[in-house]
Amino acid sequence: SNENNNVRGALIVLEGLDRSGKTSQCSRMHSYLVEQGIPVELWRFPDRNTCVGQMISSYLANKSQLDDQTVHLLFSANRWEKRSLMESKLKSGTTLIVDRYSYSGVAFSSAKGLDIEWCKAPEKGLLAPDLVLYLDISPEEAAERGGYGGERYERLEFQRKVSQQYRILRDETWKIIDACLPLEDVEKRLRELALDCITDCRNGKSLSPLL
Ligand code: NYM
Repeated sequence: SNENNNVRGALIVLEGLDRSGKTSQCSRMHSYLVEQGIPVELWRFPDRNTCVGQMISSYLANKSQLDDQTVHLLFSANRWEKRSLMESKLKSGTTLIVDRYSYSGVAFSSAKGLDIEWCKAPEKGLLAPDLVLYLDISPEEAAERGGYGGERYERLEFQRKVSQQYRILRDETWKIIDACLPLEDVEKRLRELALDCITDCRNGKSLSPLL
């Protein structure tokens, strides 16, 4: 059961460009941790199931128009509306594997030309990830993988800008994984990093806010 009075779960975020392999790796990591008997849930942002998420989804599908600031704040609100559930899950011992988080919010919006500090502001006070796993791939290689859907942002020229913004956001807490290695190698590396992080959290690493 997920009831556990002493240990908390880890907040593990996967980030990267579109087509970097995040979604497959998140689901592989989730299955692996379930097999290991670790209480874990797979989350993603945007969470398209909420009312805010539906507004975002229709914007991404080009079915609605919103200005850049508005959609930025909706993406942020979509994380805020899940914050308390996120905290209670973590405190009750459940590890969360999260496909995209605040870094996507800041990288994609600032790639459109919005001021990066303005973009970061509404993220302050959300829970800080214990681990950020960045699946590193060049925009060109990602585009060669094909399968860009028809959503907004899924164009090489724009992904180049997003990639530059991610570079600015990187800090020493990120783990950069070469996303062009064979899938199984990427998976193995991600597992090792995730298990270490889960151990640190069990051993008392504290939960903190994003600054
Ligand atoms: N995206 C995602 C943002 O622009 N801001 C955000 O805060 C988040 C979480 O939404 N191209 C963008 C990145 C993606 C798009 O994400 C949809 P996905 O992972 O393809 O569902």
